Amino acid sequence: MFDKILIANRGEIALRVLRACKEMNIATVAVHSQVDRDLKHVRLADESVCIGPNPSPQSYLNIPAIISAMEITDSVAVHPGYGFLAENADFAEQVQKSGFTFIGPDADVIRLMGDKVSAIAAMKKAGVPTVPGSDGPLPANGERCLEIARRIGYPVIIKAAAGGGGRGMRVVHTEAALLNAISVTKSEALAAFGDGTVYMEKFLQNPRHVEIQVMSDGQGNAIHLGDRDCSLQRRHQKVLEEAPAPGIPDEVRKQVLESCVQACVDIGYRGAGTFEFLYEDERFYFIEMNTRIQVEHPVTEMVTGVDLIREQIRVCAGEKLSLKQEDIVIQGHSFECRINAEDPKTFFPSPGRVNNFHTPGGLGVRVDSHLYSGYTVPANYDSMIAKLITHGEDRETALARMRVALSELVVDGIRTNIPLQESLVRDEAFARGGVNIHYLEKKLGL
Ligand code: MV4
Repeated sequence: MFDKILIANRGEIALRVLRACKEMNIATVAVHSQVDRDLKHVRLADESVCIGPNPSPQSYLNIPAIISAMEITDSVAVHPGYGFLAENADFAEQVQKSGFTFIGPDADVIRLMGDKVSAIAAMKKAGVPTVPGSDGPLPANGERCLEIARRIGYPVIIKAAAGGGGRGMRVVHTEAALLNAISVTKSEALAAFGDGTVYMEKFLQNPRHVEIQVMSDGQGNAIHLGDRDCSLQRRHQKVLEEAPAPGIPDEVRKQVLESCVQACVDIGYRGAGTFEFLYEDERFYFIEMNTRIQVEHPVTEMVTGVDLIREQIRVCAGEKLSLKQEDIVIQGHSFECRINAEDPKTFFPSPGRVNNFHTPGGLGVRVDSHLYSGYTVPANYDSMIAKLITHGEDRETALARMRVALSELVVDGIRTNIPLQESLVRDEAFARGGVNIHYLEKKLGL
């Protein structure tokens, strides 16, 4: 096992990784920007290194600074968390070339999944169900693009191969609008990602966002840990997630879960991963794979009892998976509310000093947060300040626990989205389960 891990992240996920390391008797190095010196995990880490000024490009995205910090602290591995450098293939490669271990899959696997065209091709080959589409980059020839769209049927969506997470997409409803939409999406993609490659898919009008958690050791062993429903989102930011996804027929679920496991074996995947699907009319359609641990991993931990960070560290240290598929039993239901430092109506960030932080508790209640009373939320980073997670023997119990937990949560001094979460856990359609990706924005009147 690793002797010392450098945690190349901040906030709640840095604390989550730190706790897993401590439980595994692995020494920890926290790296932080100047404004982040008072972060909770920095205080709790064995060592800490200031890696630069507050803007992320100069600190949390500064590859030479992070690799230097690994060298001066004798770290042997780096955990990237989510965001920042977590899915940066060049970072993974430089870490490896410097003689350290990147806690994630090989750089070429990150690259394969980072290019959505090659990701879809690899998944289709492995038997994962995909969206009807161009099966490759769109050709330069307009007439051929029109033919592809005719075969798929309108509406279609044009997506940037280098995009993902909602960036670089355009829906097209008519043949008359197609060629212009392709050319605009191409130029935007070239400007934003330096790669103008675009592809086409059938546009699904009212899908749910259902994703599948996998863990693989890169030695031929892979398992799934069930699914999550993350349909409640606003502007591609998830707000409230749950596991398992409600109302999926057993046979449909079983098939897609098994296809993801097969895909992990096929691509030699190592570590924690997530297969993102659109789900509509009892069918799954693969859209993207995330090669990192995700924000919402706790709902999977709650229903499986598996410590995903520990397992991720173990397999990336070269150990075999400690679990077999038969060991994974989904027990009960879990919800996660993301608590953000933002205005509940305008969604504008609301950084500042947290005068009082009081967390709920009790059976089936978990809080993943780096906050403490007196902490100042800086304006430089993501506004997520806490994740409130509940578990119960069934969906109703877990949801009732979330209502009580939210009512106990106190974050004084800044504005938060707690009022929005309070209204969501009392929403009747949400309580029935299975609302689609447009539900929240419609409810908000956007
Ligand atoms: C789609 C789609 C409908 N049809 N692809 C947005 C984020 C990116 N991961 C993929 N996205 C979508 N792709 C097809 N063929 C609708 C979306 C989409 C979406 C997906 C998941 C969660 C929220 C979303 C919000 C708007 C659009």
